[in-house]
Amino acid sequence: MTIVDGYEFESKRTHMTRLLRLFVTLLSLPILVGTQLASAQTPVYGYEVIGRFPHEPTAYTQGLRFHDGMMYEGTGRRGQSLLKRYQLEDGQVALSKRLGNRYFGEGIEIVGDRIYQLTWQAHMVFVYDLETFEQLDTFFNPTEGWGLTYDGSQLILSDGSANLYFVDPGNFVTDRKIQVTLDGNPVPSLNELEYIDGEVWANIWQTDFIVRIDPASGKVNALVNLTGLSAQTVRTDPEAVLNGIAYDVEGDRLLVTGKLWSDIFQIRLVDPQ
Ligand SMILES: [Ca+2]
Repeated sequence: MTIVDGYEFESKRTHMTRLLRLFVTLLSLPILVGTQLASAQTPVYGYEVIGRFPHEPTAYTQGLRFHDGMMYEGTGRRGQSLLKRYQLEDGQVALSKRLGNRYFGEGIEIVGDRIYQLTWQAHMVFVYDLETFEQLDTFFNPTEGWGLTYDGSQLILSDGSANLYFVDPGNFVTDRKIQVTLDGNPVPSLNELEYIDGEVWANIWQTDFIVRIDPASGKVNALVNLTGLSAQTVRTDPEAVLNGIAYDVEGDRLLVTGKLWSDIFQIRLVDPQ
């Protein structure tokens, strides 16, 4: 990729590299996860759907966060990327901000009265006023931007690899990096993130699995197998994969969705067999 005046241009070579990486990921991940599951060293939770809410079917979900009774969502694709605040119950949009056409929006997270939004390959991080979405700040992110969450002191960022970066919200400098492992093997393609009760939960891109990560060691404490959930919503695009975890702390509601899905599901975990 070449950046000219902040614009993102993907060269043919970069595009081929991405396609190759996608192909390898598609081939290896189910095998990796399957092999790991067979070893049974890590508990695998199932799920039960206990609620369903509307999701804008054109929303290419890259960041999902529930805060103070409202849902916040960041979406991707150049020319369509948005930051939105809406009612969970009926999907009614309270506030929406469109990113410049050059940017591919990614993960979002709230720190105090500010909301952060990553871009995929532009190395830009936008910081807005949480109430008005007025842009307050920008930061440089040296990696790709995928998922973003917050542990109460540091932002935690994924970049599509097996790494998580612990970042100072004040200057976006990385303090610490960990590699996420499942039974000793790196787990690539970490995507949307959510910090829940001392663990980092992460979607694994192009799979139906969420991993629950110990943020100190990077070790995967448990898996959540959401196989079958995508079949319960309307999807019309091959890129409409599971992505988006939001935890409503006050209501103790676990909410998940996917890119271009027409539903947000409230789920309850089912204990490992
Ligand atoms: Ca999230």
